[in-house]
Amino acid sequence: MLPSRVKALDSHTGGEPTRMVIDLDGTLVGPTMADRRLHLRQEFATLGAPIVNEPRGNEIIVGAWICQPVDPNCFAGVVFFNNVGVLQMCGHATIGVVATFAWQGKLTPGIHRMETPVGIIEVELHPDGKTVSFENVASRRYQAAVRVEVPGSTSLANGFVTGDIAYGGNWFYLVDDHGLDLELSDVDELMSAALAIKASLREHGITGEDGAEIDHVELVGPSDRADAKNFVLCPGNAYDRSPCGTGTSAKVACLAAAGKLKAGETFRQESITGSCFEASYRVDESGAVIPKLTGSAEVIAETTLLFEHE
Ligand code: PYC
Repeated sequence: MLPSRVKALDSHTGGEPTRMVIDLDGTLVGPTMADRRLHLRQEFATLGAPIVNEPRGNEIIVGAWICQPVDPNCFAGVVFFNNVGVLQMCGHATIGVVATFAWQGKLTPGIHRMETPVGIIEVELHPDGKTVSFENVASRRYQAAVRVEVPGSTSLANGFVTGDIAYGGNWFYLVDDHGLDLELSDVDELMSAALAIKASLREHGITGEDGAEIDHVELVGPSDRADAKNFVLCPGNAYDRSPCGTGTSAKVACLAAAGKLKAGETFRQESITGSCFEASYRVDESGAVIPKLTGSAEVIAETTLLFEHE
């Protein structure tokens, strides 16, 4: 059960909110961050949902539950969650958490390490205290050009789409032949197309590696101000207002696999709201693509959430 008062710091990364939960260290138990994520998944209805959902939040907030790290070389352990459950990793919230620690005076500019359920992430806080770069987990294109029938969609004219399945900390299906304009004014149409694609993936048993559910759909298109623009449908059926850190990592992995982006080259990703992340990648000793992303976040609220218990 949550205590009657829970302290949170809210931030915004490229339009996407993060609610960092502080002072609840020790509530999520387990020897690793993956175990603590599992704990939050099991107790989501009583621990996670009341923090991010209405009436104290809304369906677009991503929670970042701060724990003592298992690895003492990390400044914190973090479990990410959204309106419907736990996430494996979250890029915009990583930027939000680092900028929030800086706002609290707990991090100075430089390189730091943060522990997540999918591994240790190296982050760099830049001198302005708001801009953050981080190396994401190894990302990969799993399958290229997977064709899916989407019969129920009125917006996808030919009833089929083709996309890559890729991992960037979460599983994505990235589509560029959707035929839609990626404009904020068309967000209802984009939402309905992405939901239809997601339903169709599930219906046809199309998954990530080892049967992992593809819970993010990324519609990709051209941008006037960056190298590409995206619209990302997240697991709780909200769309990402930021360029989506894990989605940008998945995109970088696809570009690398297609020979369209070389290690060290910069790729700029614009979100549906016009915000941008900068990305590049290196190849590690095992040959894996390690994306590096840069974005910035602003702390916007210091809150005490109140809970009444019988
Ligand atoms: O930035 O990785 C991200 C993300 C995932 C869901 C919402 N944002």
